[in-house]
Amino acid sequence: MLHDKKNSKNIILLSVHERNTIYSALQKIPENYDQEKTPLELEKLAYDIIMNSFYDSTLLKLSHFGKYNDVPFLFVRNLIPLIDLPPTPNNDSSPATPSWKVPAAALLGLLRFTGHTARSFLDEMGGRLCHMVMPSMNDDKSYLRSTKKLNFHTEVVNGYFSEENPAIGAPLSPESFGLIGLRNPDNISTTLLPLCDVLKNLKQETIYELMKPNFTARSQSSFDKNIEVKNIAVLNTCLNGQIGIRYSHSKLQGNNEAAQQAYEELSTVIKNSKQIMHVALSPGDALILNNRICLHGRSAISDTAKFDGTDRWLVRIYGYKENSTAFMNTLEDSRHIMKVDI
Ligand SMILES: O=C(O)CCC(=O)C(=O)O
Ligand SMILES: [Fe+2]
Repeated sequence: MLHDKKNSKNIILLSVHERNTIYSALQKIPENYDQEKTPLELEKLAYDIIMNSFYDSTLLKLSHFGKYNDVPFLFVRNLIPLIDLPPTPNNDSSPATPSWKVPAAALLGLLRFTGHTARSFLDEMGGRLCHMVMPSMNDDKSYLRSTKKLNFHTEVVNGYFSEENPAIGAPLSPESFGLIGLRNPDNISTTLLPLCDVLKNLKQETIYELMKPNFTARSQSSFDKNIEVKNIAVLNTCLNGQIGIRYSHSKLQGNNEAAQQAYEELSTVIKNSKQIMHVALSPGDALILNNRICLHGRSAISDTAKFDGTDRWLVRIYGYKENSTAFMNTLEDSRHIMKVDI
């Protein structure tokens, strides 16, 4: 599905030389840089490594993504080899072994090269930066969340866009996020739906209604507590003049009948969309998504999960534009962890 000419701007196929160079440089990162403790330092190191490893044509695609914000996603195939990977955790924890630092650093570097700096929320998985996306069975809530089919959504639906000029300390929506595949034995796909394919199927009046700040959003289920944000729009004009979306069917609702009706129309268009793309992330593949103009989801993994260390495993990291960091309250001793204060 992805491998046609139309999608060439979405795909980066690295040469063997680029792959070997980035991998050997990432392996030499000193021990004391840790993806959870010093991610901001690590992302700068990884940025320099990418700069020195990739050809100009590859670097151009990466920087275009962050500069023009008009590419819904970038799929980097076979970014790095994965050696000595620990068993897939089955309880939402991060393995203590350092061996997944290389993939985490590669993803941090890619995010940085596309103009994004990594951040996490103190209220989501205790502030962890690298979210483990794998089937987990530590309790009923996490089993359900981690194995169910994920309908199309954007990340942090209750987060403000910087264009909405939020108060300092309000929850912020990442402009992008990255996924890197560590294991995917059953080739389960991440699904992608560019916003332009949704907008063209909506009536002008519906778009107009969705642009009014008449909606309320709640936290996605990976958050440890609910943070409700009121009087926001579903569609917003972003800095570059493009329309951006926040969406998660079950976490957003209209505050009046007209708003709710427009929202239902949007949901119907999304549900019936024919333009869906499927990307099965193999070990070492990375995907960077523009969280304003691309919806994403996933097929169910409840049938294939085995909980024996061989399950599907991805790492997810949120990326923010540098100018969004001005709106953040962060922990003093961990500047990458946002403290929501509203
Ligand atoms: O598992 C996937 O492919 C995507 C997961 C996802 O949407 C998420 O973790 O937010
Ligand atoms: Fe998601």
